[in-house]
Amino acid sequence: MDNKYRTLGEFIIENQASFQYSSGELSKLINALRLAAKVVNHEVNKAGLVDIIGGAGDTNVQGEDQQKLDVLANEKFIQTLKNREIVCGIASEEEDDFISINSQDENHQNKYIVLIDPLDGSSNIDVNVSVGSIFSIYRRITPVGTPVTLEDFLQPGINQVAAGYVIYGTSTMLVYTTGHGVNGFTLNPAMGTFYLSHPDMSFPETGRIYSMNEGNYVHFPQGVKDYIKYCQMEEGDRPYTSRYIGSLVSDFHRNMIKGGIYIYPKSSVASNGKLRLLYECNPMAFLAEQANGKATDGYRRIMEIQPTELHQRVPFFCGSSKMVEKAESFMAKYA
Ligand code: AHM
Ligand code: MG
Repeated sequence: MDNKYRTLGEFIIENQASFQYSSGELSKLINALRLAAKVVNHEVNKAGLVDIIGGAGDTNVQGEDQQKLDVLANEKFIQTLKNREIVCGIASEEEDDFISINSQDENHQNKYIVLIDPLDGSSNIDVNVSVGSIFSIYRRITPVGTPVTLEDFLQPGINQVAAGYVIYGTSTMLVYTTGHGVNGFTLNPAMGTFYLSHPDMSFPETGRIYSMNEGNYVHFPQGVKDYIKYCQMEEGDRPYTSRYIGSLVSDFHRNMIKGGIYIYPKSSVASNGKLRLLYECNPMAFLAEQANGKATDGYRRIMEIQPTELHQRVPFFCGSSKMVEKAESFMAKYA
């Protein structure tokens, strides 16, 4: 079938066969995330109407309290996964601790856990700028049928089975990998169907965009300061263009298509930067590597870092491989 006619549902079924010993469990799980994405998309699209239909803290016509969108997105993802009894555990950026799920069906012993950032960049919602959801899937380490433990969630990123994001932008897209490249699907809102619009997505080897919050310049490590000056220097294809949305999914998505680097470094006020290893950096690193890009903390491959806590933060350098390597060379001077 011609790629452009293929729906996400069809793509999931067709690709199920590529997993050895596949039981269809992962396909069902991705289907559940697809459904949650549509539900959250519907809520995000209404964000501009808060003055008309009520916002966070208000009571709606049904007498229900209106929730903040990030809280709502968190509930929608968790509820969808719980209802479908498709995972044995969930961890979310919005929850203090992981959630253990005991299936009612004793014969169905789920082996996957999901980590989510239900609505990343949510400070952009009030100004109608793109936000995203990020997910990451692992096989549990502890035996099936027993309650999940912290150990199941503290796995290095290289153990990821699948990862992806939903970008709620001018169009809504779901972009994901199961370790066989990266594919992007665009939602046709009239049909409620995702279509394969961006097959085999790939970072250009190098690019001309650098994305970071330069307002924090004075707090940045010297290596990052030097790299910024390098980007701004007039030489060859430089100066580069600075583009920073402040929404990781959106900045990553643009850089993957156009070529670029995203940096959230450590600083003198935040010793590990801001982004979370498990909910943000690992899934984006898996996608980046599957799309011929690179993701490091300035020195080490992100996906090889052994997590020690659920909400751990880590510096993040991610994007076109040549650009990440260049930034790393500046960091190495002060290692
Ligand atoms: P959040 O999880 O609280 O939304 O924070 C993550 C977001 C990223 O999407 C974005 O790249 C970054 O924070 C922006 O941070 P800053 O405003 O410090 O530049
Ligand atoms: Mg986040």
